[in-house]
Amino acid sequence: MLITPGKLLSEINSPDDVKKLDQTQLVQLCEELRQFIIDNVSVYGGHFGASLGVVELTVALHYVFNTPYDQLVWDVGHQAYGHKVLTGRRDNFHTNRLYGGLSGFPKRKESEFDTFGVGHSSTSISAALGMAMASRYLKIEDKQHIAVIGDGALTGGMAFEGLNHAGVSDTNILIILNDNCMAIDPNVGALKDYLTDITTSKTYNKLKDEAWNLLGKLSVFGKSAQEIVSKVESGIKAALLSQSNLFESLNLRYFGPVDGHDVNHLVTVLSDLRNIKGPKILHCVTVKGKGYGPSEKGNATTWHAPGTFDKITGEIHKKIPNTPQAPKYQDVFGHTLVELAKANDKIIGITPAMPSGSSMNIMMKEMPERAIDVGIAEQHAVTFSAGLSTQGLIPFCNIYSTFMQRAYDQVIHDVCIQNLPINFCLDRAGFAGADGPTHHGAYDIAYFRCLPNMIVSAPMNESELRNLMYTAQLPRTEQAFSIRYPRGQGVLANWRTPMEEIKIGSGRKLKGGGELAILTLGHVGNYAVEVCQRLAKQGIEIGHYDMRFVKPLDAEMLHEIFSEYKKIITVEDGCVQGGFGSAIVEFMADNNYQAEVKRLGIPDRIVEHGEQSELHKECGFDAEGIEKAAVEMLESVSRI
Ligand SMILES: Cc1ncc(C[n+]2csc(CCOP(=O)(O)OP(=O)(O)O)c2C)c(N)n1
Repeated sequence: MLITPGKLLSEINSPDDVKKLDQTQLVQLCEELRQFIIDNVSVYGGHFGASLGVVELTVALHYVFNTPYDQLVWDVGHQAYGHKVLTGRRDNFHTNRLYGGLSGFPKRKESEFDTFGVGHSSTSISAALGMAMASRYLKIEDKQHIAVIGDGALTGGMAFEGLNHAGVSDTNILIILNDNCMAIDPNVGALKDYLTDITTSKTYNKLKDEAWNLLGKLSVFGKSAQEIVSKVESGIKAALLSQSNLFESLNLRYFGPVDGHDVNHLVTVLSDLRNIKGPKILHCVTVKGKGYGPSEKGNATTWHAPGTFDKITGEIHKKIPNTPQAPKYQDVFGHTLVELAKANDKIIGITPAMPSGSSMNIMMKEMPERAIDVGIAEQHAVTFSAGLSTQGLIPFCNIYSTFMQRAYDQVIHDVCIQNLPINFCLDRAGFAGADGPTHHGAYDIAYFRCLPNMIVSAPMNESELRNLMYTAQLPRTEQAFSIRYPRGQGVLANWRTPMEEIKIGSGRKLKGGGELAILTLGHVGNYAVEVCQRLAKQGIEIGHYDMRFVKPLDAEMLHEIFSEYKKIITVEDGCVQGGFGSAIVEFMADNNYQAEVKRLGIPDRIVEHGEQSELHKECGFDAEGIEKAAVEMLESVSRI
């Protein structure tokens, strides 16, 4: 279904068309853009509140700056829907996040206006600074480089690394801080308090007003802006001695706070800032979900990515689950952690800015002193957990597989080398779905199984997740324990099973017989169960083993398997290079077995976005794909 844009928006095919508008029309364009986003997301789903919050900023940026010559970098990119619509993708926007459709994030190969591919947070300052440095090196003086970063993304360490560098860079970079006090959940930490202080401080705002009065003259003075700015700055600096400004201390010119919903004021301010050379930051205060009643006044976390909804009533449509009643893995994690923590007072939960996404919020609500949100700071989350562990506590550090990539050195240097008994729960392992390649949890099996002092496991269902978590919290003096599970539902309606210890490194034989065995790791084992049933109906028996651990492997079970079978299929929702299947092949080689092994999993290429089931199918490891591979292998004459 094509969504009809408003009258002005229907004429906007590129930012050049935005520039053709009279400034007095921008308010209406904002209204139409906002409505278009509401209309689309209510029908097709996707991120919502963040894009509504930057409608005015988006319009003002494309009105003032010469994009794509001027480089505009969005941090995370979940807020860039308005940008996509204004930059030639309006008529395709209904395919946003769908298989084969537009990406939900800026992506270089999708548009020249998407200057930098994003999805993970806190990269925009570094990327824009790199671009700005390149321009300086190439002696291009008129190009602007703009990073738009949220207050949540600013809590990520990399953003500070970028600020630290930008402050001494003498480049033409403008950092726009989009401050709405929210990450996905309410933003946390001292920086958030600081930003609130600076936004509400009377002294500061008095100063700021004086500064803006002076700055207001910039537009009139045009190129002599520099002079006025230095006057403003000396005034501010003197006064700031009594109230320091974090950004000014880092040698960035700080402007604001300004109302991020006043498009005309934004146009004036941005036009002025365009004439001021050097690294600078504009602090915009916005409201997440702005302009749509339910999201503006309701729960911003719910409206971050609400799924489809009735735009008139604001009622969010309930998803019809594949397996009735089976809970999401994340909820099993959340409830089980509370259950375990009630019985074991050493357990602490840690999440880097994903309380709702990981369901750590269940523990935060029930045991607020035992669960900690550290902000978008995966590296810190890991080393902080390591610190807790040295004092005898039992951290359950829950990080999405894709975001754990950020903390790899911390896992090696702070956890594995010191052999600390930390527990990592890797949510969204495997294909993430509509978020696409920046969010697929494709690599964790490969990147964890090569680390000494690391146990790597994956449950096939909710009951196994509970048992693995139970096992992980039993007294242990060494070795990190990682448990990976996918986005979405498990398979058991009756999931609150009594918990029992699983022997570390033990697999489960689900079915024997036949000439071929399927070895699976994790939830994808359920596809193999289906395949065994389908083939049994055709009178074909095959074996199926749920290995549970990729490290340590169940050597005893593998000796049995390789003695019995000469045809083996491995299945994993992870990269085939270096993953679970590779571990099985290594075992085979190390023990001088010979068998035909077909490894199914995520191939060595970037897999785009789509439903998880669509991507499993594309990569040949849904039930049909596994069945096809099994039949082909069974029909082929064994070369062994
Ligand atoms: C490294 C990393 N960790 C976690 C996330 C998940 N995530 C996506 S958006 C978001 C909140 C971003 O907050 P902010 O930058 O303030 O933008 P807002 O949504 O408030 O506009 C988080 C935590 C991510 N994208 N990248």
